[in-house]
This record gives sequence, C-alpha cells and structure tokens, in this order.
Amino acid sequence: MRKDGKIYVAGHGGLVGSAIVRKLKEKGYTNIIGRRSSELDLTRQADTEAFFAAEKPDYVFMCAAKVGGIYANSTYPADFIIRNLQMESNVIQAAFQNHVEKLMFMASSCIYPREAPMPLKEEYLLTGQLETTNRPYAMAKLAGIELCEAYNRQYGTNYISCLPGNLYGPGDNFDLENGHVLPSLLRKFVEAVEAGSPTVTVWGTGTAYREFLHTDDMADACVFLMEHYDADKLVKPDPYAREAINIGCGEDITIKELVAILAEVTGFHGEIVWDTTKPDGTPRKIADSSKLFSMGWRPKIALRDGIRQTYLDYLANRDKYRS
Ligand code: GFB
Repeated sequence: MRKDGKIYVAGHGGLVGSAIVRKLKEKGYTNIIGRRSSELDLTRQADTEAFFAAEKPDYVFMCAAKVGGIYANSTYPADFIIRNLQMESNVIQAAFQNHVEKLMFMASSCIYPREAPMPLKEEYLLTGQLETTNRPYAMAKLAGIELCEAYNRQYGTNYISCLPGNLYGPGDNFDLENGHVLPSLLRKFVEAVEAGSPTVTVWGTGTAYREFLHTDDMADACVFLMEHYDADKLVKPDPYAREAINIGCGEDITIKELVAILAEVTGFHGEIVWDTTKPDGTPRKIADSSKLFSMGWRPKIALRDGIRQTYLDYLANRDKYRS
C-alpha cells in the first residue's frame, strides 16, 4: 500500500475498524477515510455506490458488520444474516466498480464447521455443519469470502479475507447480554466488585475453549497482510484454493480459565455461579495460523496484559461506551 493512497476503513468507529485506523496512522498512512453509520448506511446499495464514486478509495478494509456474542447471534438471526450480506455485497461490488486496488474482508474463526479437526486450517472452511448459534452470521461471512474469491477469479482483483479469533480490546461492546464473553464478563466483574456482590453468574459450563486476540494484534496482522499478501499469488496455481487466512495467537483457554484471569484482574474474590441453562456454543475453535506465521508475523500482546489494559480502558471510558 502506498503511504498516501486513499484508504477507506468501513466500520472505522467499531472495535475492529478503530484498531485498524490506529495501526495505519502509527505506520505512517496519511489518507484514511471513514463514515459513521449515521452518515452512510452500507446496507443501502445506491448510497454505498455514490460514496465510492465520489471518494474513489485506493484500498478498502471491510470491517463494517453486524456482530455480537452468542446471545445476540441466537436472538437476532435475521439481522445477522441480512445486514452482513447487504453490507459486504454492496461494499465489494462498489469497490470493484470503482477500481479499488486492494480490499481486505474481515471474517471470523467462528465460521468454521463445528466439528472440524483442530487446529483449524483454512482449507477446512465449508467442509461440515456450522455451529447453530451463529449459523446465519457464519453463512453471511462465508458468502463474503466467496465473493472476494469469485471476483479474484473472474476479474483478477486483489481481494483478501481474514479469519481472526475472538477479538477483544478498547472500545468493545460491554453490553451484558449482547456483547462477547470477555467484555461482558469484564463488566460483570467490575460491577460486582463495586457493588460488593458475593457472586457473579457466568453462562454455560465454562468448558468451552476460545482463542482470544487483542485488536491491536489483529490490526497489526491486517495491515501486514495488506502490505505483504496478494490474492493472485495463491489463485494462480489453483484458482479454487482458499486465499482466506487465519489470524490467531496460537493459544486458547477455557471460559473457566478466562473467568479466573478476569476475577484476578478486577479483584473479585467471591463465588462464581455457572448458569448451565445458557449455551456453551462451539466447544473449541483454535485456528492454525501457520500460514500467517510463516510470513514472519507474530502476535505481541499476552492475554493477561491485554485484559489488564482493556480493564483500565473500560474504567476510564465506560460512560462513553454506555452512551
Ligand atoms: O464471545 P461469545 O459470546 O461467543 O462467547 P462465541 C460465548 C462463550 O462464553 C460460551 C460463555 O461458551 C458462553 O457459555 N459465556 C459465559 C458467556 N458467560 C458469558 C457472558 O456473560 N456473555 C457471553 N457472551 N458469553 C461468537 C459468535 O461465538 O464468536 C459470533 O456467536 C462471533 O458470531 C464471535 O463470530 C467471534 O465465541 O460462542
């Protein structure tokens, strides 16, 4: 990517997009643009096309998405599939019509088949049944990957996709019901300590494993891939080879282990109550990130340090996050 090329970060205000903007600025990229959802509704094709025609970005990070934790995915399945399908097809098509040089599409490790062998290799995509709690979201993200690869095959474009693990970091959604496990539980623990509550209720059995990745590491990997990884390198020998690439840290922990870290970081010494009426979701989904690691990239933020940093950020900014 040229340092002065125009870079559109779709979803620049969200957890993922804001981390990418921070990383791009840190690396000296000078021409970054974004639009709030109140200014540009990417589910509307005509508006998306008008924006691209006016701005003509050179590069696109497609981070705009309808996302949420296990409860939100199970409760709003129609919203998760339709909004993600609309946004990704509008952005990818508009990018093509306006000759965007390179695009990165953000998917997620939660779109692998539920029973796939571990660690998850990119070629396992679409080889089995999906986890039911987030199947609509997964179907939309799989369609996004396929869209990128189809454009690459038919038109020789350079659209790459990535599959990060469970992301966390500053600016997350700390909603107690709709958020992902790490931010939701972090808030539960903070509030329990402040209220002097003797218990914290955690969903499920605690036996599910998750691979947590700090958004600053994810953003570092995304910019690295935009700088060093091209779709055509892989599609030339086998036009149907998956070019989507995992972004993980290579280590996962159980929800029980996560709870122990959160209790320690927040100073909670009470009892954990496990609400086993709530789902565990996918039992495990650790990614094989060897493709990315073999290019020379490595994560830098240890989980405990990342959680401590996110905790301090939450304490400093929680009024803003709640509004
Ligand atoms: O992050 P999370 O909601 O989603 O984590 P997934 C769910 C796991 O954490 C389950 C346990 O094993 C839950 O039983 N858990 C325990 C909790 N307490 C809580 C809590 O208070 N809140 C939440 N949310 N979970 C998502 C997908 O799956 O992964 C999305 O649904 C997305 O589509 C994301 O891709 C990365 O990891 O199960």
